Amino acid sequence: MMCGKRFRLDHGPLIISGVEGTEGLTLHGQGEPHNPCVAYHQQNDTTYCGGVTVSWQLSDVNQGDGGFVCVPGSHKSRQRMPAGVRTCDNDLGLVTQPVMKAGDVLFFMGGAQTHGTHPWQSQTPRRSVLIKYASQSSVRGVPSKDLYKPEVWWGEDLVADMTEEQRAVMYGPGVHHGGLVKPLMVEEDGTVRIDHCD
Ligand SMILES: O=C(O)CCC(=O)C(=O)O
Repeated sequence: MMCGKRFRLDHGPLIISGVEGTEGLTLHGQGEPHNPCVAYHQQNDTTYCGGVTVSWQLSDVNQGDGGFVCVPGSHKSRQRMPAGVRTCDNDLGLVTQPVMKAGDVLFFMGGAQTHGTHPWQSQTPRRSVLIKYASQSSVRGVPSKDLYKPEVWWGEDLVADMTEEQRAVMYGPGVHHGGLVKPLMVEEDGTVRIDHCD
């Protein structure tokens, strides 16, 4: 329902484990940067979300333990995430840490919603298994970086004589390409070049 009519397993399972004192993760998501494959969208009386992460808890998470945190409703925000919320130095009281029991399953909207990790404070180790789903037509990560390559996605013959700039638009979809896909810049005079600085 969250992803629309059809959905697919995109990547995972990933395990997040932590012992007491394990540091957290800066908050991220809320469409910053814009990422259509995980974006939240309203149309025709319906809401959709490109990516949904399902997080299975293998140990209890009590109030104050840390671990997964989010800002409920942030997927609808028209304002950028304040810096203090991102770092949790001044979270404006917006950041929530769900309380869960071993066996509970949490659904959250990948990159559409502000979320992250607080330092783990419990003597019981954290154990969460994350499985990342996407709408049928969305791609978040792919199992192998080789699949992105133009010669794999389109076939060697088609891309053999292309310039670097032409090849830049022939990569397969996805976001976890480890810097392989460089953005194209268009100069004032219409010249197109690869931006190697990203
Ligand atoms: O479960 C967590 O601690 C955070 C997971 C997360 O940030 C993510 O899946 O992007």
